Amino acid sequence: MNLVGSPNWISGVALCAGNTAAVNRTVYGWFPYPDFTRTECIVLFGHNPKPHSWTPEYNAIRRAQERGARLIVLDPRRSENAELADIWLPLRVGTDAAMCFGWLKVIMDEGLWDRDFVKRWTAGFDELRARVNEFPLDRVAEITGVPADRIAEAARLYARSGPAVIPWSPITDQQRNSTSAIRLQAILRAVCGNLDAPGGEVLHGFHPRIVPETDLEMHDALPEAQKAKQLGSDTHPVFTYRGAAPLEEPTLRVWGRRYANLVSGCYMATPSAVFRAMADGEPYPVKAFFALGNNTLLSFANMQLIHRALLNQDLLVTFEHMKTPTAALADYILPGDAWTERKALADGFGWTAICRTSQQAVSPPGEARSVYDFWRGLAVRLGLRSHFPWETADALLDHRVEGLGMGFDSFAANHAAHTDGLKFRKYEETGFATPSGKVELSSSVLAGLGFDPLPYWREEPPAPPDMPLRLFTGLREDAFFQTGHRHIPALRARSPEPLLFLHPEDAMEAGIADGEPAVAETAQGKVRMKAAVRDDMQKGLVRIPHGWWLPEAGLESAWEMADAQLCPDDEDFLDREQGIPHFKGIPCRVAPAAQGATHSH
Ligand SMILES: Nc1nc2c(c(=O)[nH]1)N[C@H]1C(S)=C(S)[C@@H](COP(=O)(O)OP(=O)(O)OC[C@H]3O[C@@H](n4cnc5c(=O)[nH]c(N)nc54)[C@H](O)[C@@H]3O)O[C@H]1N2
Ligand SMILES: Nc1nc2c(c(=O)[nH]1)N[C@H]1C(S)=C(S)[C@@H](COP(=O)(O)OP(=O)(O)OC[C@H]3O[C@@H](n4cnc5c(=O)[nH]c(N)nc54)[C@H](O)[C@@H]3O)O[C@H]1N2
Ligand SMILES: [Mo]
Repeated sequence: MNLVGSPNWISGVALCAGNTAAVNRTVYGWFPYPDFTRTECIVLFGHNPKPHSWTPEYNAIRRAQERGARLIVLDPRRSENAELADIWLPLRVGTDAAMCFGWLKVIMDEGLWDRDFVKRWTAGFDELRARVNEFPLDRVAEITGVPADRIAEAARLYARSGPAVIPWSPITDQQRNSTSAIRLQAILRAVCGNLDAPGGEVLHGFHPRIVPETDLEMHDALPEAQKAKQLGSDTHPVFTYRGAAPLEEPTLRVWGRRYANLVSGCYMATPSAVFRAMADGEPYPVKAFFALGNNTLLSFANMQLIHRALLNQDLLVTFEHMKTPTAALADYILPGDAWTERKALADGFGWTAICRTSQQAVSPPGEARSVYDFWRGLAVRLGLRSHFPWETADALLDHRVEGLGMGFDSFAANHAAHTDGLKFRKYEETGFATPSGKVELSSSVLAGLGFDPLPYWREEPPAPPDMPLRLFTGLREDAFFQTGHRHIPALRARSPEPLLFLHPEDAMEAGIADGEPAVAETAQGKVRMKAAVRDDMQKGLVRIPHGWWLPEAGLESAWEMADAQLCPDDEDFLDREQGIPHFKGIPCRVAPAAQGATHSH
């Protein structure tokens, strides 16, 4: 895309870690990774690792707890991790940023911050402190629904435990106040002295001897004039080229490269803006769309808009395993290979300096090809062969590990994971990769883009009076990954259909019985699924699982049960700086569904 001149690459990582990485860079120049092995305290903002979800992280947390580390869980629902926590804060859905202000208020009022680090290495502490003072605990208790003394207890535990970690969470990636929530988490790490410290959170940088994906992406090749046309960068710039431009020089200074595409999320167009251009031709038309291992129709907000956008293309190609609802709309479905069928080198999505390897177990069946073959084949036909000197994906892997003095196969045979000795507190030699070289508690990058340089809290706009409940989408199913795998009988047997979760009192008020079909409706759309009445739910909260469709019924079934049609993407429901949608607390109502009747759009 950089070689043909298109800046309009989008990805699911706009809602999942890619955007966290981009926002973290504005604060201290990289996205840190927790040192679970030495930490004394773990804070989970919703994020709920389980034996069948984030298994390595689940194991790391349990091992840390066994050696005495404390666990704080913030979750409106009594989740698996909430049950295992030292402190569980059942906050109102979507109020994580306000909760962070409460923690900072306690930390500042009680002098629990790391004075030496703050003095030497941060910029904007006094301005931040003035903002934090706008959040006395009774205000935070009012917004979050959690009593002030519980908030204070959790803040003290975080600040006093010794090194503490706030692992990445997709939950704060998907809120109206997402940029502020992510920045406040970053600020908590910094002011409590947890940054780049043993048992804290480490700024990895690049693996010194392995070619990172960022280099292969050729961001230099895309002319500035094309970067300027990146959709959404005028209104919601944080993870676009425009948003990351002020970090180019600092990134070169500290990390040795101008571009650092952490979690592939730092140079994206804004998805909603791209779908609008595709559907309506504004501000300019987009006429061809390639979906590579992405079930686009179901994987962003406003499925109705995405549907129009996809139908309005002259060319729609999917690179897939399955005839997904997205593929069902495509002109071509190209068969992609699978992870067991290819070799792989993974650096935590560009996030870490730990490189993991994976070997090929079986050959791809039929015409299935690697995505590298697809891109290179296209490039050769476009006259761009010289930029793809590696004839095969394997040759490219050999090139990436050349610096280690061996080919990929021998590297993978000897190393499941490889790192060149991570160091702590590297900033003492290099400073941070921000324009000031410090941790920017008040952000020069955001100020330059015309935003509030300090984190802030944006209230929910007035909800329609007939929408008294709040729903969240996104909860993961043990049996499936995201929108996939419903075609596998053994997995479907564990989880045959989607369930709409709600609290017993809300069910009673709406006249919904456990196990009976129900409808959840927002201003954007509605879904129909079986009700699951559970007392682990908060009163007033509805939980809709992500990504359901039935492969045996195809696209039509997505219009009955896919969560993306419930999620609006108008400005009230978009984070200002990133333009990502609010999935955590959408006003809704629920009702029993007429038996047998199915919903159609
Ligand atoms: N088996 C399996 N594993 C997976 C996946 C899968 O599809 N299947 N998907 C993978 C992917 S891509 C991701 S992103 C992760 C996601 O996995 P997690 O990070 O665990 O996210 P969720 O399961 O969506 O929700 C976690 C918790 O957030 C709580 N929550 C909801 N709204 C809020 C809120 O506003 N604030 C707070 N503090 N908490 C809230 C929910 O009650 C829930 O308990 O899982 C990964 N692992
Ligand atoms: N409405 C809504 N939108 C969301 C979310 C939500 O909760 N609600 N969650 C967000 C999150 S956290 C994430 S991570 C994203 C994920 O969004 P997506 O990237 O769309 O993830 P999947 O739904 O897993 O779809 C991946 C597709 O790739 C195919 N596939 C799998 N492996 C391969 C492969 O090796 N090669 C090829 N060629 N294809 C493959 C699968 O068949 C599947 O159809 O969605 C985000 N969007
Ligand atoms: Mo995700």
